[in-house]
Amino acid sequence: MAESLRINGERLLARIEELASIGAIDGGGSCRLALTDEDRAGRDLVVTWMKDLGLDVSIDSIGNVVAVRAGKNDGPATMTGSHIDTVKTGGRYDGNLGVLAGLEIIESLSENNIQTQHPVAVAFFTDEEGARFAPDMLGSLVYVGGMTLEEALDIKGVDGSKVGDELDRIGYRGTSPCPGPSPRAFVELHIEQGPVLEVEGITIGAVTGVQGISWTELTVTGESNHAGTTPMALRHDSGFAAASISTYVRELSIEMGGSQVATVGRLELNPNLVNVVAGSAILTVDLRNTVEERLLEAENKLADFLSELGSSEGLKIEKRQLARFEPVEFNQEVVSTVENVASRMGHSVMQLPSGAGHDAQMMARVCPTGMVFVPSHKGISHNPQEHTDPEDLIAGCNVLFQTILELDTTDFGGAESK
Ligand code: HGY
Ligand code: MN
Ligand code: MN
Repeated sequence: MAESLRINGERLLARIEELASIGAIDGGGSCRLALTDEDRAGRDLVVTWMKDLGLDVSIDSIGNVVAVRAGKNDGPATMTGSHIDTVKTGGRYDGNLGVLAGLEIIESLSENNIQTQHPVAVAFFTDEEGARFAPDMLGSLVYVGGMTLEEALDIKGVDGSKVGDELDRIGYRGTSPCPGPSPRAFVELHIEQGPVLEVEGITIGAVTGVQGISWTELTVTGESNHAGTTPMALRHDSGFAAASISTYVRELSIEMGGSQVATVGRLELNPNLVNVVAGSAILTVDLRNTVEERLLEAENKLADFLSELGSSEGLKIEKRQLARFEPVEFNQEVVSTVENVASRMGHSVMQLPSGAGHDAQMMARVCPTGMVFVPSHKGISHNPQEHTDPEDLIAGCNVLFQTILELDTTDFGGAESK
């Protein structure tokens, strides 16, 4: 009976649409930067849905929200979830799909009067994107004890605001303690945000792990000067330096090959005027690789380039690490369960690593963890054009559903009762 259970696809799609309408932007996406009024509105809507389902909803000290449906036994839950904060040019599926799929699965369990052995939980974590407050995956990092609450509350955002103040302002600094209780297993549904599944014509991704991430903020200080009168040899041009760094990291990635990727995503020149040699520049470098040694190599090569650039151009270049997470391998039993469930349901499935960071990357520190991917059209994400076909959204949610049911009776060792 349980194997034939399926979700209510229309209800899932309707909730995705409703949540997407909060912070809606042109092109069909959403802007709900972490801890903004739009994020609060999104949180309020999802918490209302959680309470309407009669779940036990808790909010912790960094604003993570966990909703639990009781099982036959007490104890650690089989948890799913993701995030509902977005980047400024967000799509409607990044993060949101994983949270609303968890909600839909719980509602389907109740509709079918299914009692699971263990509690089932759905969570949304604070500030997964890291676009306003770095690092990314901030809420789940604190949840698993990877950063102290005090340190997290003290983080200053790109707009000068502080995490703790903004949490208070939107009324989501909860009382549940951090680190939070470790679930017995965690599995997250997410769009791939890359081109692989679509190119391969595959519906489901059984995600093997997440690549390493290195975010650095660079402050370049030169000398603002007249753009017309200053001889080229006398310029200390921060604008030139920023452009050189952006070009360098691209060339470095192409030269290194493999999974190495890099970009300069944020760049502010000062005074940012047509006829003034830029006196200073603030920019960010995002480096990623599936192999830790290669990511370190990229970081070291960038460091050498920066010191050479600083001395040849007479610039001061200061670095601030915004995020640094090593690559993570997911639990093989969870990965195989996703793969077997997908095949049994008749879906094409393949194993692949994740290029994007996810809350699962943090949860893997404390429990057996895995992810389910569904295709992203043309691999586009962090863009309102982000799209996944409705049948793939529903397929992914049903694979997550059956995976959760299978994990419910999986003995991960330890003192678990059957
Ligand atoms: O940056 C990331 O990979 C994620 O979207 N936070
Ligand atoms: Mn995401
Ligand atoms: Mn994202």
